[in-house]
Amino acid sequence: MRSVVISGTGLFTPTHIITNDELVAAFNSYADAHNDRNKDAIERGEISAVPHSSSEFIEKASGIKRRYVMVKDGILDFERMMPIIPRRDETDQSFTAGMAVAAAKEAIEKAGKQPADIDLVICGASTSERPWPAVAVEIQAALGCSGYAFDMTVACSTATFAISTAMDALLSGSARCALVVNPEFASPQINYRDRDSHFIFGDVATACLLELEETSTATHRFRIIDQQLKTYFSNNIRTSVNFLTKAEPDITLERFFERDQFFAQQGRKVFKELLPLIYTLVDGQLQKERIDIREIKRLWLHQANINMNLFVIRHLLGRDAATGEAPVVLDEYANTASAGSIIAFHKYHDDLVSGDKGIICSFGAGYSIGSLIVEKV
Ligand code: CO8
Repeated sequence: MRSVVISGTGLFTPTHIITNDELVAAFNSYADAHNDRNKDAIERGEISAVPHSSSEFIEKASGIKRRYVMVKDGILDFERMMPIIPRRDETDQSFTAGMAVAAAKEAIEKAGKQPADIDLVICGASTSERPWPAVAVEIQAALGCSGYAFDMTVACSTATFAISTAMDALLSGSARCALVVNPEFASPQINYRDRDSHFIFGDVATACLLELEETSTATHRFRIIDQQLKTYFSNNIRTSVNFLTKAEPDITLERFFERDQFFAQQGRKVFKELLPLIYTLVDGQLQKERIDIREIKRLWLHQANINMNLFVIRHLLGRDAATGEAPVVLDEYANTASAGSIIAFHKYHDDLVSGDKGIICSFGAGYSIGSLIVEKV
């Protein structure tokens, strides 16, 4: 039977770093200014004071220590709390295309391919720079790939869903070599005035090259043994940013900065509701494939929250992970939406030997869960 391999991966990391302390200092200045400005209304009980954020809370609750961002200017200005990103002309390369191309070049080189070998490009990310023309088509043109290209999103599970979609295209014969890129430009979509979520995300781009095993020649190739995708509707992670907002009656500029125009979540509920869905899916997948969990050498898990990952690991393995068994990147990168599990895979797979199995698993908004069992060729 024909099989599909991931034969190359790539990573683009932005140059700017924001530490928790920097972010918290900006948030606390914003909170103080807000509370000063609204002193009387707060005293009358009409509005609540904004409490301070803290680096200790962020690290303990999430495991995040810092994050990379494409543009740092403006984010730490407590009167702005938003990156300053000048508009790009239609003739300029778009931000996410540039991020994706950088990651893609590494993946293509690792796979030992040329851009012209690629006849399918899927650009999958949680947020899109524009609805059309698809950013994937811009990436296809920038690299010089043939065939067709399209964008897709399933929030944090976009990468696993896109890999799965590419695999289906390769097996059906509608493509011969596929590039999946995940340029996650999350920083402009964060509500830096929201204490519950101002620290969660960072920017990054990842890439995976997929092809039929029979055409692959790379040193590190991973056969996809099984793909499981699942979604359950929930509003607990949501953004309502969309093209209808500007058509609302009595629209004002302020409306574009309200909570629903950014990433917003009920973090506790997400934590509790998603965990059992993840176990059930992965347990069922292993059972279906008759694979004992002890055969799984590595877990490349979604990187949203360290405590959530510890729960998933304990449930699946029945114990804590040994060193290197479930790599963590969110301390350095923060939550990078769909790219998180792929960063972990990209950085921590070279030491595995032929026959070793692992799981790439993502989970997030939707709710959505994508799990890929892979085996080193
Ligand atoms: N500083 C200090 N204290 C704080 C802060 C802060 N910044 N924030 C909250 N607190 C306080 C709270 O007020 C609360 O106080 P009290 O006990 O007095 O009420 C206390 O700390 C505890 O708060 P929580 O219960 O909310 O804290 P948690 O331990 O639950 O941690 C988390 C919060 C980290 C958000 C956690 O719930 C979590 O990570 N949950 C999982 C969420 C998750 O995985 N989400 C996935 C989202 S990613 C995704 O799907 C992609 C979407 C698309 C992305 C698009 C790009 C932008």
